[in-house]
Parts: sequence; structure tokens; C-alpha cells
Amino acid sequence: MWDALWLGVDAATGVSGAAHGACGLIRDAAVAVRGSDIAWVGARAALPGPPEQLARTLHSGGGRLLTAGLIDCHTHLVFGGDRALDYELRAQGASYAKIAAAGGGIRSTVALTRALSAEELAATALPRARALRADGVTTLEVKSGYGLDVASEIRLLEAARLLGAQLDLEIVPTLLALHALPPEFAADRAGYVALVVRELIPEVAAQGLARAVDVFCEHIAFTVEECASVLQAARDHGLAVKVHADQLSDSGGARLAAEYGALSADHLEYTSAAGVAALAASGTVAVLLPGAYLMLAETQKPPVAALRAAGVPIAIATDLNPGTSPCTSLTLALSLARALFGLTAEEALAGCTRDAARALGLSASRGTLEAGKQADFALWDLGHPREFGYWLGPHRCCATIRRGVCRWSSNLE
Ligand code: DI6
Ligand code: FE
Repeated sequence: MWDALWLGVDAATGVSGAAHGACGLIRDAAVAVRGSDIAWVGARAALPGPPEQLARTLHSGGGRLLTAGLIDCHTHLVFGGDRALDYELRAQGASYAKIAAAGGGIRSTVALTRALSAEELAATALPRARALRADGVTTLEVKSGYGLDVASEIRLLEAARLLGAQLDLEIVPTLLALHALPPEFAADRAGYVALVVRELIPEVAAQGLARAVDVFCEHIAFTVEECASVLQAARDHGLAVKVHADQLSDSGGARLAAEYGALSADHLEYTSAAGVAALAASGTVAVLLPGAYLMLAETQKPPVAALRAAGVPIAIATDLNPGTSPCTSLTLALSLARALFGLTAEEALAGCTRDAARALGLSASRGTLEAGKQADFALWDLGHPREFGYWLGPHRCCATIRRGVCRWSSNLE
């Protein structure tokens, strides 16, 4: 007998090649849960018996749309303060790079972040995480990167863990080791990279605080060579790797990501044809971050047509961070990805479910509605999956369910 059976839903399963058309849609579906996993998915009419004899608990979705729980695969959720002042300066003509060079930007957030304890950092991030959960998110990647010394980076990763426990969200922690040069190493780039390689990565790996290591490969951040040494150290310690690649210039980030077998290469506005080919060959996911594109008034778009043609999986994330993407809605990011980059509804939905799972190395357990995967769902007041990314702004999420348990719901009446 199943523990629970969801009825009265149209299920956008996200299973590609399904006989059900775009987004693997099954009208009048049934989704069964046993323990924390999905036990059965299909048309209600194909159930092997009367529902009340099949499951202990029956839930009705009231005719709504059910998807896999959304996965925000790129966030910098935990930080101190905000950067509203930087945004004002940008409105007056200062560029992101110029503000960073003057000691503002990421480094100003580092100063505010270092002053807070893990508990204070978690408390600051809580409303942002809540907003994401109320928008259908059940799994959330959280990067460090605003501590930039061993103790502060570890504190950020601990704050991420605390948040996951408080909110019943699945937090996937990433050590963003090379984000900016901390002020105490302003005259010693090599010294900082050595600290990351010799102390930070070994310590984080030993404590099991992160699954992956990320680097910001960019002219205002770190060179390909500096990033390569950190990615190598990550791999040597059994951690996956990710790269902030080609966001502001073609800095070789996508090729670097491919060379190190990265789970994902993120941003990609300036990625060349060679970079796209490298990503395709390595099976690296392209993560698009339209919030940062919009807030920086960028005009160079990521090479979506080339990524598609090369068969590179495309994910979409909020990039939630104080400097370039203060965005607490993944469905808003979908809307932006469609409006600005021309993604289809099917690409948008896959981009925050199936391909986002892949960008976190979690495809085996998450990202689609399939028997054997974790019972993570989002229930939507939408009639058809083509509405994903059509509504401009947070969509109408009614409930998020993780491991078979409802973790958040609006008034379902
Ligand atoms: N790229 C981004 O868009 C964020 N980090 C990164 O490497 C920006 C982070 C910030 O400005 O605080
Ligand atoms: Fe980022």
C-alpha cells in the first residue's frame, strides 16, 4: 500500500520523450508516494485499483498543475547587508567593474558579512529562503563567497546548513572560494589562492561542508590559471566543480569549466563558439542567470541558439545575491529567461527542474516526476505548463511538498 496518493492534478512530469507531449504533461494524473519517494506516476484512469484501496492518504490538487519541486541551482543566499547604494551609483553612471575596483561591490558585502555570526547570517537569509520556498522551490544551492577567509567561509556554509534545518528546504552548499580578492591580500594574489588551495578547501572537504567548489573567472576577479589551480584542488579532495564563466567578457571560463568536467558553467553571456562546443563535449550544464543580466543592463545575450544546437542542457537560476541579482523568485527568473533570452516554456520548466538537478549532480533523485525519485513537488494555480515564464513575476504556487510532506501552502481554497 502507498502512503499517499495525489489526485485531481495535471502533472507536468518533465520526462522527455514521454508520450504526453510538451513537458511530459499527463492530464488527470495520479502520483503515489511511498516513504519519501515517488512510487507511481500515470493517468488516474490507469491506476491499478480504486484509490482508497491503494493509499492510506488521498490528497486532491483541485485540478491544479503539479510539477517536480523547483531547484534553484545558483544562489548566493547568505550575506550581510545589501547593496542598494551600489545600485544607486550605477544609476548615476558608475559601472559594476568601477565600483568593484574602488573597493565597493563584493568587498563591501564581505565586510558586512564578516561581522555576523552563523546564526545571524541564517536569520538574515531566512526571509529570502522563505520567499523561494513559497515560489515552488524545494532544493536550493547556496554558495559562500562573502567571507573570503577560512573561518568566515566556514561560517557561511554553517549558516546555509542552519537554514536548511529551519525551513525544511534541501540546501546544497557550494564553496565559492574565488569570488573576490579579500582586502588583506590586496597585494598578494598568489597568497590568497594558496590559502584557498592549502587550507580552505582541505578544511571544508574534511568537515563535509560543501559538495562543490566554485570560482569567478573574470578580468575583475580571477584568471584562468588561478581558477584552474583551485578547481584542481577541489577535485583532489573529491569535490565537484562549477565556474562563473564569461559573465562580463570572454575570459575562457566555459572552456575551463569543460576542461575540469564542471557540473555547470554559469552566466555565459560572452561565451564563444569554442566555449559552447567544449561545454557540449564535457556534458556541462549551462546555467543562465537573467536577473544579473537585467540588473547590470547587460546587452550581450548568452548564446542560447548555439547552446541549443549543440545539445547543451540549459538551466535557469536566480543568482540571488546583493550586488547583481537581488531576486527572490525563481519563477520571475523564468519569466526573464523567456522574455530576454527567448527560451520556450518547456525549456524554462526543464531549466528549473530537470536540468537544474543536473547542474547540482542530483539527476538521479530529483528534477522530474518519476517513480524512484524523491517526492518533491510544487502545486500551481496554472492551467497549462506553457504558462511557466509567461506570467511576469512570481507565479501562483499553492504548495511545496518535499519528501512527500507539505512544507508550505497558501490557502488551498
Ligand atoms: N557574479 C555575480 O553576478 C555575482 N557573483 C559573481 O561572481 C555578483 C556578486 C556580487 O556582486 O555581490
Ligand atoms: Fe553568481
